[in-house]
Amino acid sequence: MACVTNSYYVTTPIYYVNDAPHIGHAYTTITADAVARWHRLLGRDVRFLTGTDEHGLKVQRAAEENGCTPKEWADQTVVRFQDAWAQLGISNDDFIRTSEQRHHTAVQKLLQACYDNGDIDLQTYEGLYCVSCEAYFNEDDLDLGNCPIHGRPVEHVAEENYFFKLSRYEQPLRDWYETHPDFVLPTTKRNEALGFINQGLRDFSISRTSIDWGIPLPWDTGHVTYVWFDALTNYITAAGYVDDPASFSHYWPAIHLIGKDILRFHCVYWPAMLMSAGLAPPERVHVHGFLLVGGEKMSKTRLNQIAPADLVADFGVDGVRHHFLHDQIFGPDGDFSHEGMTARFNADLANNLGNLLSRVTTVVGSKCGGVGTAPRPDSPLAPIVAREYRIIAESWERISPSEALDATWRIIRETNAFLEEAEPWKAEPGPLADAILGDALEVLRIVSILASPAVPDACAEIRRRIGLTGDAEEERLPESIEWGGYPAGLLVVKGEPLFPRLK
Ligand code: ME8
Repeated sequence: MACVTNSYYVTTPIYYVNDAPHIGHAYTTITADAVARWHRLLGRDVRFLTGTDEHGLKVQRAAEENGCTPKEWADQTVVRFQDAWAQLGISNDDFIRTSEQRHHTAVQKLLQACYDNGDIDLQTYEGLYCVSCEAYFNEDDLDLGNCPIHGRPVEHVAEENYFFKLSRYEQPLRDWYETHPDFVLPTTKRNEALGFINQGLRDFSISRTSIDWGIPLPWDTGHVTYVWFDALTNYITAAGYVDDPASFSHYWPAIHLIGKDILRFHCVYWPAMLMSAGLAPPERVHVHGFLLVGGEKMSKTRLNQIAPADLVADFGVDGVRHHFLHDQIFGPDGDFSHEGMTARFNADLANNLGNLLSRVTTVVGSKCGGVGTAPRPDSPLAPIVAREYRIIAESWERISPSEALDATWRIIRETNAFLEEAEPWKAEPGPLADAILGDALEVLRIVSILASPAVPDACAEIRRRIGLTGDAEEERLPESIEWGGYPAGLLVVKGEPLFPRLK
């Protein structure tokens, strides 16, 4: 087993099953997948979790509208998420559903720990509730009387609820932020979370009596657990909180990737809940912006949702993954458009990567009889790879896929420029042509490893065409990209264009 510090536990939010997967969900999931793949290349013991959030009023209502029980509804919808992730090559190690027994037990254990610590008590509550957020709002948070996030009317709710004493955690949270300056990234989002804490924290209700689709409180089974308390717990359920202490101490705390809409829950409520139960807060929370379509957030009501499968039909799996990772900078909001996606596909995949592979395999065919040659130890491309690798590694580490891919594509572009200058297609067969092509084959080998977190299928195909056996996933960084690893004598084949240009 790997040593404790070598573990890397990365999560996505668990998605509500009232909705079908759209490209916003795909964006977070693809990013987490690429990050998980990168850390596996580094030899870390990675655990990558995604899943579905299945309890609460929102799901109960969706089920009612569709004439089935909430569990039947969740069983139908979860498959859509699982199929979408399988189609996009998502390499999650586990998929958690909050309706599972293992989660039920974990939520009750966490509740009991907070209760035993004196952090939960019964209060009467009246408030304004947004069912889409599954959250209460104050009058002054509203946007012309509507939910500020969903733009829909809030509902007046009066209930006797159990409350979590969040107010007790104001100072411990401030102290945590102070001693962990990178707890929430980017810094703008850290400031937002701190600003929320500094406004003063109010206790929040963690139970409902108005619905029964949820997990009963262990000490008062007339109440079901508030869906957010339930959902956040998924991250520790899947790490083995209840039944696998060795796994739990190995993997916990996690790195969470989330959209900006759920910052308050992950950066304020969740660390406080964990502190109350005597558990460590998450390692880090990485917050990204929204993908906007025509300048607006996607939503069912606006009918502007785009299904990942529709894009895969036009751009292929790698085309979709590459666009989200390279074009949509992790942090700010980003506008999604087919035009932008097509431009990125043609520039990076068809013109640069596809073209490099096609040139090299063609010329190895005509000048070297289709047998690969070795790179030169003093190739001018070697320092370029070394320089960019440092940027690539550092960028993946801080979850900046766009910068990691900028650097990866600089290697590809500079290799194309090197070939245009050296013109091996005009050279006589012989040592010079062999050397130039050996250098370019070595870059293809290295790129097949460095680009594999983003475009795994293309990288597998590149390796096959240049005669390598074994998947990129089996390679280990940084050793595997030391210059000179491509051996002479492998069979090199020219195939169909890897990424035919799109109109
Ligand atoms: O909030 N752009 O689930 P959810 C980018 N169940 N990302 C987007 C997006 C967009 N337009 N729309 C959604 C929930 N997302 C809770 C989470 S976690 C313990 C419980 C992504 O189905 C983004 O990651 O509404 C956002 O945080 C998440 O989907 C919300 O998914």
